[in-house]
Amino acid sequence: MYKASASERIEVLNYMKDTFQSDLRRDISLGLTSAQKVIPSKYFYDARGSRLFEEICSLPEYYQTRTELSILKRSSAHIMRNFREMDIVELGSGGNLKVRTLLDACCRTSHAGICYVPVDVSESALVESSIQLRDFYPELKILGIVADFMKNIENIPAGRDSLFVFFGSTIGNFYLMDRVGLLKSVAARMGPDSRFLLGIDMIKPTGILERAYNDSRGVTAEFNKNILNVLNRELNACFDLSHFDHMAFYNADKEQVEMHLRANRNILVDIERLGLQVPMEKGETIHTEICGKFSRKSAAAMAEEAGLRISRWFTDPKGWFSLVELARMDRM
Ligand code: SAH
Ligand code: AVI
Repeated sequence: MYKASASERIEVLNYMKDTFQSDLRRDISLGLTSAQKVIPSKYFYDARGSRLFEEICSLPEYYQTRTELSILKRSSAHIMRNFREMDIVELGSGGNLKVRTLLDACCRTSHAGICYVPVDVSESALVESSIQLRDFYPELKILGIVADFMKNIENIPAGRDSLFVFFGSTIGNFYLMDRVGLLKSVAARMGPDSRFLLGIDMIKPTGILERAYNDSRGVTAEFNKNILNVLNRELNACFDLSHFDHMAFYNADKEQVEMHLRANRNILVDIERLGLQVPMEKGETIHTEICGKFSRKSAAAMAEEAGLRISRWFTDPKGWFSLVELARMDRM
């Protein structure tokens, strides 16, 4: 855990230390004994996985990051116009590059009145990026929360009004019921003047979507396979990464890209800490991620189901990505 003196203005609270191992054991026992084998995507993000994701963000095929950043750069003055001092709570903050566009749009003197609260499962990414942010904005207070926002939202301090931000279309990495559940739990923490800025990746031609998850340098493949390194290290498993191929395709019926690891031979994997042996036939897959894509209609339906309404919509000229501002239904 990162320890900082009060003068450093960074505090990091880790709510996963005691539960990470038991959660992992339960998720993997269940996931690898199901008919369709599955590993939850939050396990991508160890220190190496977080670095690989940063690399993905600058790939030419991965249009999402630069498109969302372009929307933020163009719209941040508008978004922050009536912003008064509040907390900025960022879910799945990762490298926290995007929030800088919002901080840059606030008057520098007001940074002292803002507490930035990054929430992420990756302690390494959260600590590294918080230190960088503190160097950029020396007046800013930072309270990092290492937690699974799907399970431990109550660990995010509530009280004064906040601007919640959830960039990158990470909401798409969860199933619809969980997306709505998360939005509802954020809505329940929103004060009357709180706002919520949600980044979503829009449906577009299949070729563009599939190239974004099958980059020519193979970084996404490395990111996908790295989840097996996490199991090897944390559970003494013996996955041989060369026995798996990366697979990512767009499922138009479900409006999602699906990522899998496909066994390229018959294998038997020993997972020592679970006392489990997992047989896999050549061609069988482990499902590692869904990346949901949105239309204006599906985004509005999701928000409405969570008791939120869309107050403003920001997008790029091609309509490839959107930043949706959400407010509580009872506020006009
Ligand atoms: N917001 C950044 C990073 C997106 S990557 C961007 O837009 O570029 C997704 C981030 O969400 C990772 O940092 C990952 O560690 C985090 N994450 C994934 N699932 C999570 C969960 N259930 N709870 C908290 N953080 C999660
Ligand atoms: C973090 N998340 C929004 C990324 C996505 O596009 O769904 C994760 C990712 N997976 C493969 N490439 C990027």
